[in-house]
Amino acid sequence: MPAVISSLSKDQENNLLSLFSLVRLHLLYKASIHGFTAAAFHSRCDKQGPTVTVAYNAAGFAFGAYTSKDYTQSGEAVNDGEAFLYSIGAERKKPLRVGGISGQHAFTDGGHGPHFGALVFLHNDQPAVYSNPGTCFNFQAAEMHGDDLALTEFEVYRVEGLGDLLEKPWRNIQWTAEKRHQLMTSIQNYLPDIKTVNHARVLLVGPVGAGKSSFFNSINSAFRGNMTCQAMTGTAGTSVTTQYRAYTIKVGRRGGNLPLILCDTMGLEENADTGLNIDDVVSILKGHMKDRYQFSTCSSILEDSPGYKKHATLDDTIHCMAYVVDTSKVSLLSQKMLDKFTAIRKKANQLGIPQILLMTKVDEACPLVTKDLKNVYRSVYIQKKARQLSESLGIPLSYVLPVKNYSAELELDLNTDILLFMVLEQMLNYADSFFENQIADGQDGTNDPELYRSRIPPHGVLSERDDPKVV
Ligand SMILES: Nc1nc2c(ncn2[C@@H]2O[C@H](COP(=O)(O)OP(=O)(O)O)[C@@H](O)[C@H]2O)c(=O)[nH]1
Ligand SMILES: [Mg+2]
Repeated sequence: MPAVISSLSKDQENNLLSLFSLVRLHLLYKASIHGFTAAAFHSRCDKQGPTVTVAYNAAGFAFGAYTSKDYTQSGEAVNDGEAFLYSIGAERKKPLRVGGISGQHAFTDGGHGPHFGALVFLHNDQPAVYSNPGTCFNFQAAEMHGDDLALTEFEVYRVEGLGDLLEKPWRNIQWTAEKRHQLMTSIQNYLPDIKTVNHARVLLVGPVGAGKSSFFNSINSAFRGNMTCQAMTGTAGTSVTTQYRAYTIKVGRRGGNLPLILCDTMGLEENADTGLNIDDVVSILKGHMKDRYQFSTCSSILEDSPGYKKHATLDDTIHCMAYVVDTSKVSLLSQKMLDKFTAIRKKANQLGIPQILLMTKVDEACPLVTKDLKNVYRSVYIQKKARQLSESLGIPLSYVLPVKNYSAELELDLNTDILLFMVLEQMLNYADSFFENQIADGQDGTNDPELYRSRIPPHGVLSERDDPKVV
């Protein structure tokens, strides 16, 4: 499935956004891809909350209708005092905004295309608009659409209010160099409780383009002290990562390795037979997949595959799994994608592997965070997305961690590092829970005291790690 990309130019988008107070637009439906039919429109746009339609014609107009109400195909006339029609003409500096005629309804919520009385989009299931100024809304036809009623494109966006800043952040973070140093030290000094295990092994799983490879690059850069791009990243429609990689991370240029291995996978895709498949995830979780295994889209790894490690030890298994999701795309996760997450989650639960959720690209998701990353736990929008993600994946909110990867920067940044290190710290805490479970499991008679490390940290340095349960 090709990526669905908005046809709005930057200027048109800015003009459209100027009609609202602080909002984000999420493309729900694009007629040239999903079909110029009422059925295609309703399958993607019903019950989506506030939406705005954008119709394009060859005369250069982008025009449409906003409603704060749901489309539900109830067959009723819907009143909506907030609804308006608008037009962004090629020649006009400011967009035209037309409010509803007093006492009239805003739209008819039927099984046809969006029907705002004066403008009916997808008229007769065609790339066309029916124009009838004076019903519900009134305007000059030439001003609205230049009398060109054939559509070259038709899109519908969900309009999401960004809200404001919370007075108090929902998590307290010290944005200081000391905090950064403390996090770095405690991560470097980490040692798994089990003697035979030298690293916490964390698996990154998520849709294509969510920022899995970038997360590894960012952690690698932050510990190296300069930007690195060891893992290939990018924005192709399908996965840029096609190999399984178990990355170690160096501290400084010539320093030792961190006690952590980040495992990067091919992206999850909606279709059952493309992208990372569930059987491969299970093989990874159980420690059977060797580093650099080349994923195949047609079959999962087999016991006699060259990349299959037959005798996996506790050192090879995954100790914590991180689902990685692009914050702006949380509400666009399809049911198929959510089903894949659920299937993986079930397998990880069966194996007793703790799971966390990384919400990436918080800098792109909310302008208040773009302006200042320190707003990440004060942004109403980010908090809303975290709650939404927690609910749709059934993972408690305390396991949801917003993060910003390095993507275009040339230099490291204190606040970005702190947010990244907080995620690592949590990963290590949850890996600890996994090891503790192994200990608890052993207590029914098979407990081997030789299995566990004594609690003295390496080099006699006392770990400064926070209480694992506090996020
Ligand atoms: N602004 C921003 N861009 C990001 C972030 N994380 C990843 N990206 C960009 O998103 C694109 C896809 O990232 P990538 O790591 O390849 O995703 P993957 O498919 O999950 O491995 C790349 O162009 C990255 O530069 C982030 O936190 N902020
Ligand atoms: Mg990747």
